[in-house]
Amino acid sequence: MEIKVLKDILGANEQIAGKNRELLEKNKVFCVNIMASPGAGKTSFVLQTIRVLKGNVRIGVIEGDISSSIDAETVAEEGVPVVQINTGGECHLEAVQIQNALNNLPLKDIDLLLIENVGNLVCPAEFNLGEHLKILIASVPEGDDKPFKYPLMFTTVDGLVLNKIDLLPYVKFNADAFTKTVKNINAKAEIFRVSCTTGDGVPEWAKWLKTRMKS
Ligand SMILES: Nc1nc2c(ncn2[C@@H]2O[C@H](COP(=O)(O)OP(=O)(O)O)[C@@H](O)[C@H]2O)c(=O)[nH]1
Ligand SMILES: [Mg+2]
Repeated sequence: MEIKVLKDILGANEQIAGKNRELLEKNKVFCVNIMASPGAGKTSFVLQTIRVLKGNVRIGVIEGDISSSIDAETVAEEGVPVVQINTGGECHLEAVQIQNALNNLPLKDIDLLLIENVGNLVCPAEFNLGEHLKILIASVPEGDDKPFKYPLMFTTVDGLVLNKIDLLPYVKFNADAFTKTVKNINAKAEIFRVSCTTGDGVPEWAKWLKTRMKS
C-alpha cells in the first residue's frame, strides 16, 4: 500500500514535470536543476554562472529552500529575475512548485533558468521538475566517499561539479579516486573541477553548458 502511494505521488509529479517542460520549450528556456548538500556551494555556483554568462545569456533563477529568502536576495543583486520557493519543511522541490514559479517569471526574457534545489543528497534525486539538465555539486570538505553513500543522486545527474578545489591542499580528499568512482557508476556524467571562490573551472563549465543549450 505504501509503495502504491509513493508511485502515485511520483506519477503526479511526472505529469506536471512534463507540462513544465512543454512551457519551457514553448518559451525557448533551457532549464538546469542544481542539487547538492547544504553548504556545498549551490548559491555560489549560481552566482559564478551568472557572472560568466551575463551579457551573452539572459538568466533567471528559482531558489528552493525550506525557509527564508536569503539566497534569492543575494542572487537578485546580480540584476536577474528570481523567484524564491519555501517548501516549509519538505527536503526537495516538486514539479508543482516549479509550475507556480514559472508563472511568476518573465519566461520570454529568459534563455537559461537555474534552479537551486533544497540542500539534500537524497530526496531531490527522485523528483523531476521538467528540467533539461540535472547537475550535482559535490564539495571537497564533504569527503570523497559520497558516491558510495548516495548512489541514486550520483547516477541520476548529467553533470557533476566538484567544488571547493581550492581546499584540496588542506583536506583529505582524493580527487582522482573520486572522479573514477563517479565515472564507474555514471559514465555519462561530465565532471568539472571548480572553485567558486577563485573562479577556477567556471569558464569550462559555462562553455559546456552553452553547447548543451544549443543541442
Ligand atoms: N573555500 C571555498 N569556499 C566556498 C566555495 N564555494 C562556496 N564556498 C563557501 O561555502 C559556504 C556555502 O556556500 P553556498 O554557496 O551558500 O552553499 P549552498 O548552501 O549550497 O547554497 C559559503 O561560506 C561559501 O563562501 C569554494 O569554491 N571554496
Ligand atoms: Mg544556497
